[in-house]
Amino acid sequence: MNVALNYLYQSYKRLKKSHFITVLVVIVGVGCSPKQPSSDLPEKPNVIIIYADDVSYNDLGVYGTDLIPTPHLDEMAKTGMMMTDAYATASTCTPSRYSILTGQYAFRNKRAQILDGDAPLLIDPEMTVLPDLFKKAGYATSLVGKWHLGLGNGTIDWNGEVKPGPLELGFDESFIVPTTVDRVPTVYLNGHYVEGLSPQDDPLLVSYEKNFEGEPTGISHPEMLIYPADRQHAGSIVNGVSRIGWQKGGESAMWEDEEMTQKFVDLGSEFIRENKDNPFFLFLPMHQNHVPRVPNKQFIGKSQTGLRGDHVVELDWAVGEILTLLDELGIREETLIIFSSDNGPIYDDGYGDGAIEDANGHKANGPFRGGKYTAYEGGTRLPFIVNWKGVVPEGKVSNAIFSQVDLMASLSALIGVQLPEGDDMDSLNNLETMLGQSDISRPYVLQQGAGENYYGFRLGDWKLIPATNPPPFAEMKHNSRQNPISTPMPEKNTDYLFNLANDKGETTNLADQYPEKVLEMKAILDQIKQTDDQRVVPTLNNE
Ligand SMILES: [Ca+2]
Repeated sequence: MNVALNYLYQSYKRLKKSHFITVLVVIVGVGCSPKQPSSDLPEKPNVIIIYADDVSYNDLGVYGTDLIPTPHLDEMAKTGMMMTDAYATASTCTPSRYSILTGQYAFRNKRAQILDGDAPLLIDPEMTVLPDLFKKAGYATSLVGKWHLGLGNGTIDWNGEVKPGPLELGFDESFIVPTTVDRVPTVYLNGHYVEGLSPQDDPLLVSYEKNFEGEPTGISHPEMLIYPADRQHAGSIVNGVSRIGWQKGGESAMWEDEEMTQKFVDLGSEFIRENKDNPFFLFLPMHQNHVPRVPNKQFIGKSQTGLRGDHVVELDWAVGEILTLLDELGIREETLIIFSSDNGPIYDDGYGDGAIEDANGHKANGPFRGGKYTAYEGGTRLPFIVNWKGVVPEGKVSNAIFSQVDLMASLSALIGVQLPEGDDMDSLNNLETMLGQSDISRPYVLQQGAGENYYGFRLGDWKLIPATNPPPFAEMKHNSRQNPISTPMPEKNTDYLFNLANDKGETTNLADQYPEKVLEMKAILDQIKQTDDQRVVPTLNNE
C-alpha cells in the first residue's frame, strides 16, 4: 500500500468510527458495479432532473429564506426529501453540468471550463453519458433548457445543421439555449436547427471577436438597455439586454426573455404527456438564476429581494407546473423528480439589475461562505430535493454527504444499466442515500473553483482549500462592500483547513494547528486527481 493510499484508508477508518460510514478502497477499474434496484422499487420509473442555474442554498423557503416565496419547491421537499450536504462538483456552470452527464470530474477534461458561446462540443459523442444509459434501458429522452456544453466541431454555421450536440449524446430530442442567456446567439436550437430562423431571407451571423458594422451595442446605445451592463456584457442588444458577443440578422428567431420559462414548461410538459405511458427521462436545466434576470412580468415584485428573487419565484412556478402535470396524468408514483443547481450565488454577474441594491439583507449562501466561482461551501453546497411518492420518505431531511457526480452511477443502478467502466469514472452508486433509504455519506467531496488548481476538498467534517492563487475576477465578483455575501478569497500561497462540524461558515483557519491533517488531505486529493492507474477511487460499501 503506498503512502497516500494508506492515508486514505486510515482516514476512512476514522470516518467509519465517527460517522457510521463504511467504505471500501479499490483501485480504479475494479469497482463501481451497479447495485440492482431493490425488488420493491417500481421498475423503470420516469426520471426528471430539474437543474437550476446559480440558485443557491438559501434561495428556497424550505432551506431557510422568508424573502423569496417558493411554495412548490417547499412542497416538493416536504412530500419528499431535502438534503443539507449535497454538492455540485464545481462552482461554475460548464464543469458542474459536465460531471452530471459524464460521471467524471470536469478537471479530467482540460476544456471543461466556462465555455465561450462558439466553443465546440465538450463531450466526445463516443463516450457513454447519462442519456445513453437511459436509451439503453429503453427510455424516451429529452433535453429542454440551457446547454452550455459546446456544439459542433469548431466552426458553427447557425444557418445550417448545428452538430454534434445533445442529439449525438443520447437525447431523442433537444430544445436548448445553446450557451448561456447572456451570450449570443439569443436563439433556441431545436434539434440541429435554430428555431424559427429563415436562413435564406435573414441569415444569422455570430461573432465573438467583433461587432457587425452598424449594429447597436450596449456601449453605443445604452439608452436601449433595461439595465446597464459591464464591458463584457455590452455586446449585441436583444429585448433591451446587451449580451456577451455580437450577432446580426436572424430576427425571426430571437427569443423573448420574458417568455423563456413558459416555453421550457410547455415543451417539457409536451414531452411528459407524449410519454406518459412509457418510461421517460427529462433533463430540464432551467436558466434561473443566471443573468440576465428578466422574469415574466407576472413575477415582478413577488419576492422581497428584487429581480434576483423574482427570478427564483418564476423558477418555482415552473416546478409547480411540472408537478401539477404529473399529478394530473396520475404518474407521480412512477416518477422520480430531482431538483438541484449547478453552483452557488452571485449577485452582480455583469448587469446592474439591482441584485445587490435590492437584496434586502438576503444571504443566498445561507450559513456558508462564498458563492459562484469560489471553492468555499457557498460555491457548491446547494439545494438538493428528491421526490418520488411512495418511495422517498416524506419530509425526510438528509444530512448525508452527496455529490452530483454520483447521479450517473446511482441512476444507472436505478434503471438496471451497467455503468461504463474506465479510468476516468468518478461516479459512485449512492442510490439508497439519494432515495432517502439510507444515510450513507460519500467519504469525500471535491469542489472545483474557477481557476487553475483551485479546489475545495471535504473529507468528513474536515474541509481543505490547498494553497492557490485564485483568479482576480472571482475575488472581484465577491468583494464589493455592499454585497451581502461578500467574502475575501483565500490569501495567496496559504493552506486553509476548516472543521465544518462547528464552523460551517469556514471562518477559522486550522491549518497551522493541524499540519498533519493538511498533509493527509492533500495526499488524498492528489491521489484522486491522478489520471493514471495510480488513481484511487473509494466506493461505498452499501451492498
Ligand atoms: Ca451556473
